[in-house]
Amino acid sequence: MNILFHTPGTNGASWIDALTQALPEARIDRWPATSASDTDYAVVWKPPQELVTTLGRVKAIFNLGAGVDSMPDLSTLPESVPVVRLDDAGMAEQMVEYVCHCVLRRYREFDAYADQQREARWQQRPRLSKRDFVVGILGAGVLGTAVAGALVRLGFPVRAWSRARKAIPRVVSFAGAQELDDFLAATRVLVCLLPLTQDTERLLDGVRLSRLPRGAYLVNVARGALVVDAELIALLDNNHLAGATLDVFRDEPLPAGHPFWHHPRVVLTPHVSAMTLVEESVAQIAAKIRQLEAGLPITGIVLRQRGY
Ligand code: NDP
Ligand code: OXD
Repeated sequence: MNILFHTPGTNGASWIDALTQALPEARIDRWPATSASDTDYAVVWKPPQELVTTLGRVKAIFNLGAGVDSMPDLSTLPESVPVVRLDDAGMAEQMVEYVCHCVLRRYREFDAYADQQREARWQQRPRLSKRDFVVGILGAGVLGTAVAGALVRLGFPVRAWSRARKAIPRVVSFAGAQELDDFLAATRVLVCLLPLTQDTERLLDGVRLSRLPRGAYLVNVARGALVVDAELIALLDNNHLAGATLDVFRDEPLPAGHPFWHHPRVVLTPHVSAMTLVEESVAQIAAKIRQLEAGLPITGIVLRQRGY
């Protein structure tokens, strides 16, 4: 079995070692050192168009991420070739930690206490009611559902928005474009966990974000291009939004000089909310390759026309 590996990063060796251990029967080559034409399976992150175009009789392409928005045009590949994304693979636990931290920091007013400390001011603030602290999650997929469950266990009222209606215990489900305004209207902390697709790019523009109640807070851990940066900044500056935690950006690394870097109401991290873990990801991919080889179905296949 021939496996073609590609990542633009510098950590290729650890991936190839892990793949070699998990699939000792396979020959693993790195693109572009080898040709793509006799590849059985491709394991890739941000592959160039040229790689995808030259894949010949490939049986499946595994994307080293949950989001497939960085895949180039796949139209040269037959529809029958599955493109498979990572399905949790250790990311849900990290996303839960990150988002719960953001929500608790906001709810327990750590930023306000930090301001008070800077002024050497001792002042106990009244406890906020969790009942009023509704967390709204855009995207009720693998990661959104895990985050919703953790927030429910912490006692927050949680609502989630997706294309199809969901039945997640103690989470109010909103579905489709026609229910988005109602979803936003009572959301105190908005957590974005949507894939970036033609339908979701620039979804969070000034109009949509204005539907949130005054004083709402945004956490974007999905993709930067879901947000219209200048319109978010305008809503932070006019106090409609109290703040934002941003882990993802339209251009990464975030360019020097971008207003997010020094905005007093923005907390930012460099795309670390849920890292792709080598061991977990390779174990998942190897298990799926074995299932495909045995003619069994697998999860995580991207519906190309839907874009995720
Ligand atoms: P899933 O595919 O499991 O979930 C996507 C969810 O979004 C689904 O509930 C889907 O609805 C919903 N959705 C998609 N399009 C629409 C739409 N137009 N309207 C309403 N709902 C929509 O993805 P994951 O949970 O695994 O991952 C989500 C995203 O998180 C990834 O695509 C990636 O961009 C991002 N991510 C970021 C990371 C980071 O480190 N910052 C790490 C990992 C992922 P339905 O269920 O009805 O289909
Ligand atoms: C992903 C990511 O999509 O790392 O997995 O952002």
